[in-house]
Amino acid sequence: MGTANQQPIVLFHYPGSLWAVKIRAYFALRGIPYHECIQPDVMPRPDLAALNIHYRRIPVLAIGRDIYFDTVLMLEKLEQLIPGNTLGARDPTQQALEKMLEKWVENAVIESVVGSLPSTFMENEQMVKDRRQFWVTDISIEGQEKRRPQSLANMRTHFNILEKLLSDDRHWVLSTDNPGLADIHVAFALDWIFGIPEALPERFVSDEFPKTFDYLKRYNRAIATANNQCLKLESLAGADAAKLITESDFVEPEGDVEHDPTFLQKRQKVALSRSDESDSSRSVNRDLGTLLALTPQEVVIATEVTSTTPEIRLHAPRWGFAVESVA
Ligand SMILES: N[C@@H](CCC(=O)N[C@@H](CS)C(=O)NCC(=O)O)C(=O)O
Repeated sequence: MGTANQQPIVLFHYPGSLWAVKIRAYFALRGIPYHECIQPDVMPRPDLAALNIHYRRIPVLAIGRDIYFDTVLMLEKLEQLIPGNTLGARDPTQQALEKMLEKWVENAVIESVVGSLPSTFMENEQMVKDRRQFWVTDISIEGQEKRRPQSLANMRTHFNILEKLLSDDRHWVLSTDNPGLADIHVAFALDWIFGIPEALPERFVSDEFPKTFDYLKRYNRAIATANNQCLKLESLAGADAAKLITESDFVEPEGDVEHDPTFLQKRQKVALSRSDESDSSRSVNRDLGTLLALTPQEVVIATEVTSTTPEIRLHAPRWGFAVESVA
């Protein structure tokens, strides 16, 4: 086993991905160098398929031969595995608040952010066809026009909360001297929607929520500066990324299956899928492998890339994913 500091980091993403923006902001603020492997913004994604990965969301992160799904787990792992200038809170109360902010954004704010996109976004027929495969909401120009007013109203509710939080003139949400993990959780999606022309009505935020507006400008500047200073590694073609990953070491021990409400056992054959996708999507975009670890936080399975390549390990957060026994 190697340490995360010594093993290559590869981020599979595409430039317009909102969630990739989040993880890239984290890398930039910490100055962690990583390789990118740029993916198409619609399926299929042959580079991931070549690694026998069927999870269809972006980003996907490899640290050595360990592969992580979902930014929730990626950020937790980067905090644990790469010590030094970590960005997360140290105090348990602040850590709990940080997690609550992450969940607030995931479960409330993101829906309003996506719902605020101009309906012209739905003119991209290829994207619409692709996303219909797993989205549960109506994805069409008419559907977007219908939900946009309510989403903008909801955005106002979210901004109202932030404006209160920032009312004591703190620079960062947990009153730190520099932007921390909590700021990435809170600001990444709002910063992203600010950058999309005609998403938010003009002066919507600056007039009604001046402290939030200043905060988001501060966040944008901090990330831009960090991005400029960050060491850029070579962008990899899929075959090179796969070679680098499969020739690397694992960065974590294989872990244990703890007593679990599912009663799944170590080395059982399982299927891993997101629980927020449609049944048809979950039947295709699922990964089959051998269960190695199951804890309240995480599920880890071992999968084969090819019969002659060493196995890789897929890690997913427990929350938001289903792990089921397969014959
Ligand atoms: N909660 C996930 C969300 C990932 C996600 O939904 N990503 C979008 C792109 S921003 C996606 O994969 N969309 C479908 C696709 O690109 O195929 C995470 O934190 O990684």
